[in-house]
Amino acid sequence: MALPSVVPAPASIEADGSAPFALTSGTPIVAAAEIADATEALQSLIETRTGLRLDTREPADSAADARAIVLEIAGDGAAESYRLDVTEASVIVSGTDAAGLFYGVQTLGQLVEPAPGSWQIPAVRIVDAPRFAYRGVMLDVARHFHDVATVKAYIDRTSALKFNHLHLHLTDDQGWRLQLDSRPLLTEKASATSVGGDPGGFYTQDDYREIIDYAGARHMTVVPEIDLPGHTHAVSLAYPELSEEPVLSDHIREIVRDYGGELPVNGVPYDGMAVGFSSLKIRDEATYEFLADVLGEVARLTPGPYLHIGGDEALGTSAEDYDYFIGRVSRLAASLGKTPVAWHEAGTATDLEPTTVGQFWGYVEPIDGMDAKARGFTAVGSDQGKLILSPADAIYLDMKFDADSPLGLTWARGVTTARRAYEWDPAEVVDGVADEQILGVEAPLWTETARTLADIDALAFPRAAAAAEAAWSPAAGASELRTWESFAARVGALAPLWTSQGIGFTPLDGIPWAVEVAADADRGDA
Ligand code: TNX
Repeated sequence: MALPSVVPAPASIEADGSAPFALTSGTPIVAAAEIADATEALQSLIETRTGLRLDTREPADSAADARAIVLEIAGDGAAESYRLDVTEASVIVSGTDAAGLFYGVQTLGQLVEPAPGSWQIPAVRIVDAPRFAYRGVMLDVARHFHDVATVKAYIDRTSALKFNHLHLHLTDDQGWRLQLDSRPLLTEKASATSVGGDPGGFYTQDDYREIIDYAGARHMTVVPEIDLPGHTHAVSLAYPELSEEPVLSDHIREIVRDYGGELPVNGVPYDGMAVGFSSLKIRDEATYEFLADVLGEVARLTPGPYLHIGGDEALGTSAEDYDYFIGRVSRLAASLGKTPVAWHEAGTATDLEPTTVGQFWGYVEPIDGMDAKARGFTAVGSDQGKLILSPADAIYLDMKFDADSPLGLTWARGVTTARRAYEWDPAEVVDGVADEQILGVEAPLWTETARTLADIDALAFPRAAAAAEAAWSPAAGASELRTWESFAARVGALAPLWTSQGIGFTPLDGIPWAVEVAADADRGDA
């Protein structure tokens, strides 16, 4: 008997084929007032999927709670864990904590299915907890600016897949996207454009707080990135005195030849796609005064524990200068009360702040010493999780899903199929790193080619679901659900839910996308 479809695959799921729970307009949600967030999340999920607006009430005695959906926080299981019991008589979602309850609600939303003339939830028992504590998505709002509404939509979509961190790539050569009181010139002078001459934009501090609050209500922590010391051409528009002249390597000239655009000139907005030409002045104290202001203010604005300092592709910076800079700036971030995060190149820095978390963006099978750099973070000590895995040839959501689409890039071993996004294991990428040293998994979406929410959807879905499974689900081999065939069937079953939510996923080949027949659909407004 086929198990109901849940993505990411839960730690355990059992179904005995007994009668489903009938979901009707009269089904109440029973929940205490303190967990109104979860109640509202479920109400809106069910309304979007079915058109039914369920009433809610406070718990009474158990007899009165029959035929209800009961939400509760109970038990002392692992953080973010939940249980879901569905029988013909009732639905009980029990979270260990508020996040666990939220995830139980998301799972329940995936289970709702049409029944003749109405809706139902198949009988099932799920006991679920995450494999990794850090489950992230990254959105690049620098190459193309994406407004608050788009970011919120991405939070909705990804929190539903049990991602719990939103990494915002706030600055890059093409734009500075966060307004800072200490350095107002950054957004005044360096936020107006995006790649390809598209319009830019920036977040006011109120916008940024709004994003943080919205994410927090969906159990996502915002991780801000100020990419340093390269990827800083935008700074030259506001503070030319802090910027080195662009380093025009053959690589930069090639990108300009292949993708068009101009060569970068300090003080002039750059809207091309080349990387690695810019750098702050490494041996100038004014740079560190600037960074004390910028990182200090970002740290104060951000309630979460992490501050991402970039560190990637500083191709114009000598190894010695890079080392010096990363050592000093990782320590600055820590002195501001944050755990620094940096791309894996920073693992070579001898004076790296020991608490720094490394983000590996090499390949599933590392080449050119990418893995040695990543081991730099685990070598500097302690037993805590130190590595975030973002293998580019698997879960860079900005890689093309299809050679013919104008969306996406191909540098990470060409087209990334859903199957390639799925078939890898976080523990097997970097040799010599123990499971406990892996903090988690993050799927980045760079936006050189992604201008709109529709573009983001088309690139991210369904492959974000594959990343969610790497981050949340048991390892392949530890669960019979962790095969490509099972994933394809389960993610295909989400099509009607995603469609109801307005997610413009790409119906990639090899996945049996479910279609609901119209005859079953006249139940919403009953
Ligand atoms: C590499 S991955 C980058 C980004 C680009 C991306 C495009 C990383 C740390 N840097 O600057 O946007 O490739 O896929």
